[in-house]
Amino acid sequence: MVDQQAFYQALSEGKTDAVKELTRAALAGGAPAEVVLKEGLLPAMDRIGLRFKNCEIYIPEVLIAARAMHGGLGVLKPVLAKSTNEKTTKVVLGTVKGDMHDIGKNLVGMMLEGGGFEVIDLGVDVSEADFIRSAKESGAKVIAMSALLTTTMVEMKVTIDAARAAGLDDVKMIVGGAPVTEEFARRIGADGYAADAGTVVGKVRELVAA
Ligand code: B1M
Repeated sequence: MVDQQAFYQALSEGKTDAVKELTRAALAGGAPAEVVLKEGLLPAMDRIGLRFKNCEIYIPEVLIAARAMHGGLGVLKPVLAKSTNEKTTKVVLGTVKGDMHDIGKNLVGMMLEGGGFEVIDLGVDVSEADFIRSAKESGAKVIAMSALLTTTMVEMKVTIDAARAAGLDDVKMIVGGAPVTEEFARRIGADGYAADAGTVVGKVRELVAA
């Protein structure tokens, strides 16, 4: 049983140690890591997002909540990732240029690792040149891009066009993030789109198999 209110309370107060402890306790109580994520951490962060949107809290509060969220995700990461030790297909992952949001991207990375992919996480504010260099150097089969801002989602097209121009025709491009839609993905020439971290593994598997 995941105590949603406790997660929200700890996140909103930025109490990283408490978030870690709640995460550990939920796992120890028998909740699967995916459930702790979906019923504990994510709804708590959603509530923070809503309060931010309604101007009830401001960027510093969101930042301390995000930091605490990372603490919880750090506890979940090895549990989500240990479902397989065979890491073969490489995926280059990053949040696009100009965009600093990384919570969703980190979740996507964890899910992909949990799904057996080797994830090369380039972090945030990743330029098209860095995506391309990393894919070339690593022999990655997939470039996965995240964007949270309507002003930065256009960078996905910049990267896709640059990758094609650089001859990376066999590298599949998948995009996602709150403002990104399937229609947008199609329009910019992406090979795939995933709405959330829960569906990204299946989508990447489909792309790699195609
Ligand atoms: Co920002 N921010 N933010 N922010 N922030 C949003 C995104 C916003 C919607 C808030 C709002 O106004 N309601 C708004 C964007 C508006 C828009 O463009 N339409 C916004 C804004 C405006 C800004 C600033 C410009 C604010 C300012 O400075 N005036 C600024 C921009 C900085 C920059 O990036 N250059 C800014 C800054 C920040 C903080 C630094 C304070 C912080 C980020 C901390 C961090 O990431 N380390 C922050 C946060 C936390 C948010 C909100 C509150 C929460 C985002 C989040 O982490 N959600 C957000 C409001 C909201 O979403 N409710 C907001 C939880 C996360 C799990 O969800 O990232 O959507 P999400 O990921 C999901 C899916 O989208 C999907 O899977 C994930 C899990 O299921 N997904 C993928 C994501 N990437 C994917 C990739 C895939 C597939 C699926 O394939 C590759």
